[in-house]
This record gives sequence, structure tokens and C-alpha cells, in this order.
Amino acid sequence: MSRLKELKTPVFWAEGHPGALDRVGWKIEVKGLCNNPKTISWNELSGLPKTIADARLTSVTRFSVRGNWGGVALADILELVKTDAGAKYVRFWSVKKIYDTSIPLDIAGMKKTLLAYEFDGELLEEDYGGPVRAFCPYLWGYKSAKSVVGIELLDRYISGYWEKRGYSDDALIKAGPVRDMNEGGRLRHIPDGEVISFLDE
Ligand SMILES: Nc1nc2c(c(=O)[nH]1)N[C@H]1C(S)=C(S)[C@@H](COP(=O)(O)O)O[C@H]1N2
Ligand SMILES: [Mo]
Repeated sequence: MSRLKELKTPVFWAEGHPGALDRVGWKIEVKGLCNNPKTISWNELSGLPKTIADARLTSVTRFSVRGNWGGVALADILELVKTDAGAKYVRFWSVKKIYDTSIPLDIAGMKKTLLAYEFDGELLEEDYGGPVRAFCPYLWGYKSAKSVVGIELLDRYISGYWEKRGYSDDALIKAGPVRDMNEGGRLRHIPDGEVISFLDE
């Protein structure tokens, strides 16, 4: 059983579970405001330098799970496609293209924002957004789109799946009690999803 499952991390698929996904055949199309739009295959992605981020995924539904998320820094992907000066937001599309969400380019470029394919050294399974998901510990979990097939660079903000249904566009993690999945779901205060401590690292 995967570590995320052992920790009983809730599984969210607002658009419905996608079922089994093909890791080796996985492709992510990166397009929009960049000079070198490209489709990145699983092979290419897994050959890029790996970044491991010790950080939390914190949901607005008040659970939080911490571990070593591994993948490619989104900053490295943005460099690869040569982002235009006019790009201001990064939009993620999940498999089936029903779920999307966008984050500001400056947060996309932060150290622990990843295209993640691992948690605690294990490849991500479909339940948790495998083969490749967005991971952004600085914002509420709904910005961390699962099973990403598309990335779009935009000059303006577009509300995503949950934002259109009432979740805040900026998704700044607010203080308050959350169920810490690393402690068996114990309700405790995790100030701002520990974002401030992550900023210092
Ligand atoms: N495609 C897709 N991505 C998604 C979601 C979803 O419903 N569909 N839920 C989001 C929300 S609200 C959270 S908190 C996290 C949850 O990740 P998990 O299901 O791996 O725990 O995924 C985010 N990414
Ligand atoms: Mo969430």
C-alpha cells in the first residue's frame, strides 16, 4: 500500500476518478505564452533533474499531509518552454480536461512548486494524481491539479473548476485547525499550512 494511502489521505476527484492511467505513455502539453511550446513525455520528465520538496498538501476541507514530494520544479519547466514576458498565470488541466486551476506565475516559480510524480520515494498512483500532478504547498490543495495533461501560460487569470464554484481565486491558506494525516488525522493547528516555514528553507 502506498504511503499516502497508509496515512488515509482523502482522495478527491470532483470530475470522477479517471481509472487506470498510462504512466509510460503520459504526455503533458505546455502551450500559451511561451517561445518554445512543447509536449513533455514521461520519459523526458523523469530524465529532468529531480527536486524533492518536504512540504504539505493542505486542503480547504481541512486535512493536511506532509512528506517528500518529488518531481520536477515547475520553474525548470517554465525555463524549458521559455515563458514570454507577458505571461502572468499558469493554468493546469487534468486528464479528461474537466478540472482546471490557475496560479500566479511568481508562485509557480517558487522552489517547492512541482510537477510531482513521487511521494516519499514512491511513484504517485492514480488516486493521488499520478502519473504527474501539480504540487503547490503555498496555496490550498485545489490548486494542485491531479493527473496533469496540459499547462497553459496566460496573461490573465481564469477561474478554475473549484474557483467557479466558490473557492477563493487566490487560495491563500488561512490559519485554523486541520486534520493532520501524518498524526492519524488528529485535529491540530497548523498555521498557514506551514507555508511560512517552507519559505525560509
Ligand atoms: N483533477 C483534480 N485535481 C484535484 C482535485 C480534483 O477534484 N480533481 N481536487 C483538488 C483538491 S480540492 C485537493 S485538496 C487535492 C487533493 O489531493 P488528493 O486527492 O491527492 O488528496 O487535489 C486537488 N486536485
Ligand atoms: Mo481540497
